[in-house]
Amino acid sequence: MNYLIILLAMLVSVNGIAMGETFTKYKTSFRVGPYPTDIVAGDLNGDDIPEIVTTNRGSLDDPSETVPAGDQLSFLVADKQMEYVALPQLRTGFGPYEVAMVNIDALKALDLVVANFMAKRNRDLTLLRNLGDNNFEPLDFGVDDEVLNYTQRNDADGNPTYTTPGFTSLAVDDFDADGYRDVVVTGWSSNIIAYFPGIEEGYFDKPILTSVTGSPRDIVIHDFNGDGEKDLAIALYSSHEILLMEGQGKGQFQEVNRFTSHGDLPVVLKLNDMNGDGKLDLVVGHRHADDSVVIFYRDKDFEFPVTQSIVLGKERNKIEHGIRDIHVGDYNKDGKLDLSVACEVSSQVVVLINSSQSKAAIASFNRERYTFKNGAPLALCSADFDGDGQMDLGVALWDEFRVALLMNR
Ligand SMILES: [Ca+2]
Ligand SMILES: [Ca+2]
Ligand SMILES: [Ca+2]
Ligand SMILES: [Ca+2]
Repeated sequence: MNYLIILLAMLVSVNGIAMGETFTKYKTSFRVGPYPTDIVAGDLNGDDIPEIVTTNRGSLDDPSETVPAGDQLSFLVADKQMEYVALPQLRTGFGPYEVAMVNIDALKALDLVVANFMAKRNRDLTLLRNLGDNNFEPLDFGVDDEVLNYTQRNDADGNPTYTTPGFTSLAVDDFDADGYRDVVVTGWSSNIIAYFPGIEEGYFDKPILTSVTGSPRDIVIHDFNGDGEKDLAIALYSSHEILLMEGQGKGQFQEVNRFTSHGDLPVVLKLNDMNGDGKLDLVVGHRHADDSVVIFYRDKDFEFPVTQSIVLGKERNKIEHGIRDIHVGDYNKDGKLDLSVACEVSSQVVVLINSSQSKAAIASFNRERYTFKNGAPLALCSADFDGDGQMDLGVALWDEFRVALLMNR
């Protein structure tokens, strides 16, 4: 009798701890193509259930090979909530690295825009026009490769390991307010950013290229100084900096400020108001031994006087987590933005629930950890997968070729 009571007490206490967690892992995960680097979710076919798309970069081979990397997106569709099946993959350029779900053409449905890392046959950027009924038309857009330098490492024979320009990330907005969305892309291999103007005929015009030293890796768009021209913030992977570029109109950008990102290998950059003062802040994740998420709180214009470093690991000289992606959202609907961090090395998604007092200049967070035993979380997205009105997370698992779901309780 006593034994039973003790057992019951233990069960209750375990449940009590578990109830404190914001998410629970969904019982099944879903197969996607090899080495997914990015994931997005949203309703592409108008059935009110989010579809899931991953970029299947594949393994990177010699760029002179006919097929030097993967060139597909996985496309998961659910007839019933949570019952995802893979439809035929969608064709991109080689090494699809990041995908955005955004409407580009005159049809209302969301389209897909993909930044490809291994450019062959001038397939640097792919637009997958959503034609409805789960059909997409792939259209490729290129950078004039001949004019570009290769600025990254070579292989043992002295040949480039990758192609120019090596797109790694993209952001979409209508910079010139002409009604056509424009795309900016980071060209990591060539130290450039490319601006593809949206146009009426043919969707995107030839890109305007701007040199950016330091290996641009991730990019966000915002009119920081409020002059009506949209500006850029860029994470520089090799020089460990945040670069701010002022928009000059017509796809031109000029460097106005750069400062240390306070960590090694900044790999992901987000733009959100983390302290609720109405000014958008920058959130950067570092892939290297710092294992840090750093928040740069903005004061005015291009100035970020206050910096907050959230270190996930215990040792600063050892890669414990291997941060690869960050997602920002108010997961518990308390009006304060929370963070989730995809960690390749620790196989964890670390969730940071914002526990700040109101009007605090710097946010404070409670940590939750979700471990994926055999998979390495590389990318995150959010959607209400089960239709309960709560924001869930999609997790791309790099070496398992799977998508896991973290369901909001
Ligand atoms: Ca435009
Ligand atoms: Ca501006
Ligand atoms: Ca702020
Ligand atoms: Ca919250």
